[in-house]
Amino acid sequence: MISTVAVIPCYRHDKTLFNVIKEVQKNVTDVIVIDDGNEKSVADNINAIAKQFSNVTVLTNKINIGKGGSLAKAIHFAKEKGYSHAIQIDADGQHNADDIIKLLKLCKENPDCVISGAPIYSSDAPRSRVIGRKITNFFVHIETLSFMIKDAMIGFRAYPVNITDKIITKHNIKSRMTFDIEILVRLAWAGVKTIFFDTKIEYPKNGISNFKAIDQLRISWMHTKLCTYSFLTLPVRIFKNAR
Ligand SMILES: Nc1nc2c(ncn2[C@@H]2O[C@H](COP(=O)(O)OP(=O)(O)OP(=O)(O)O)[C@@H](O)[C@H]2O)c(=O)[nH]1
Ligand SMILES: [Mg+2]
Repeated sequence: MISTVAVIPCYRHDKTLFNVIKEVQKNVTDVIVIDDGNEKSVADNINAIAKQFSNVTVLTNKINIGKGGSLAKAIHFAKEKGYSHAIQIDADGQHNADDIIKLLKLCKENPDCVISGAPIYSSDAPRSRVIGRKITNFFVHIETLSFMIKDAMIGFRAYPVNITDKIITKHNIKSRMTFDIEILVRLAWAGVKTIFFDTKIEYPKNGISNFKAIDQLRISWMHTKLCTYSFLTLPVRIFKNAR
């Protein structure tokens, strides 16, 4: 038996949040929204939206700590509350919440694995983001010495809560937009498999993106660290796997 809670990090995405919660709750009743140091009017909207539903908890950060820190906090909260799985989905409506049905099926069949969307882009997806993902996925294949991780950037996944919280705490993974990548690589190193399902990603007109050029730099720096760590710890991991 699995017990699930949806976690939705929200920064400046109050306009799309209502619909995302509505769609999510068709399949997952309990929801955590992280209001991450939003300006007052956005925070007020988030709280007003949450009140229109049952079973929605808002965790508030007084200042903006970023997507990674917010997700780390929500996953820890989910663990304290006794949920077995946290289902991460974006607040901007880019993910197809109907695919939670596919995700839950895989989750029930593979409760010890991460279940992740493998993105199918519409033609209006920005080229820079599509290429950036390909580069990241290339480095992730080197870091994990495998092709298991088809996509390391999508924020539509189910995490087994206990092991994920343990790895976050052990490696202090609270970085901003690099969280999605680093957690998947470190879970793979810890022996946790990721299973993928295909899912469409929308880029709605007038959509708000918090992804900035500096995030690309942060991602490059993170790959430098992970590749170095991967190289240095390779003998230990080969030995462990052999045992
Ligand atoms: N809590 C928190 N959430 C954030 C922050 N930045 C982004 N998010 C959330 O993280 C999710 C993804 O953010 P987006 O800005 O859409 O970034 P993205 O999807 O990687 O980039 P695009 O493909 O350009 O949309 C959304 O749910 C945001 O509200 C942040 O600083 N704090
Ligand atoms: Mg987005």
